[in-house]
Amino acid sequence: MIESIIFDLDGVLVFTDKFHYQAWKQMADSIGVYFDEEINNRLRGVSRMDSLEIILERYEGEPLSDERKLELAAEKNEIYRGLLSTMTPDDVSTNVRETLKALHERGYKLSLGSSSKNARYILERVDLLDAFDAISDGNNISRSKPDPEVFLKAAGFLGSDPRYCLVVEDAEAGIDAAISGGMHSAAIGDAVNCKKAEKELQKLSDLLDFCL
Ligand code: B16
Ligand code: MG
Repeated sequence: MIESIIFDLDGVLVFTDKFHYQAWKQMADSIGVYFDEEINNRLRGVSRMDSLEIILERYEGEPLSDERKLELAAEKNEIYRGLLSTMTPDDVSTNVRETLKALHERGYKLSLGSSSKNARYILERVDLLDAFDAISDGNNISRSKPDPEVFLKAAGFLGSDPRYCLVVEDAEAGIDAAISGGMHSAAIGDAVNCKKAEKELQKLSDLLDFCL
């Protein structure tokens, strides 16, 4: 039985990888570290500071202090926020918008479960804030996926037992998080390849075939 559905944001409801890429690339260039789309793919679902550490694996300069790392992450975020400010409701597909509406009408409680600290801002830009009963994001967690904290918080906000929650994710780390949190899981996009989720979705509206 499923009573609540928890959605990852980036890669499930909206696609901001290109903005993450452009912003990290600009930051990486500023300190002369190599960065490409393949490295960017490893950042999916990973927190901002953990993403920076992955990028710095290629860094060969003088060791960076924690303070400097925070500064670099802040610079990236400023560039990223500038790019996010160009988003509009047209950046959400009709398939996504109508699926969320239909699930609500069927009586499911819906929450966001995103690692991003910019999640609310993104939802505001694309006019999806009202689609959710709760929002669990990078601001209310101290451990990032594959730790289940973000999803367990979402379940808590909704008042649901994790056993009755379904997580929809595009990242393997997110599917691992759902499983270790004792939740059901559905993979979409890249996460389909890891073959760990109970359900695989070609498009979000495939949820409507089993969330009746
Ligand atoms: P921010 P999700 C994740 O969002 C992104 O996939 C990941 O690339 C990003 O580093 C992370 O949010 C943190 O984002 O810098 O905005 O706090 O997929 O969990 O919705
Ligand atoms: Mg994601």
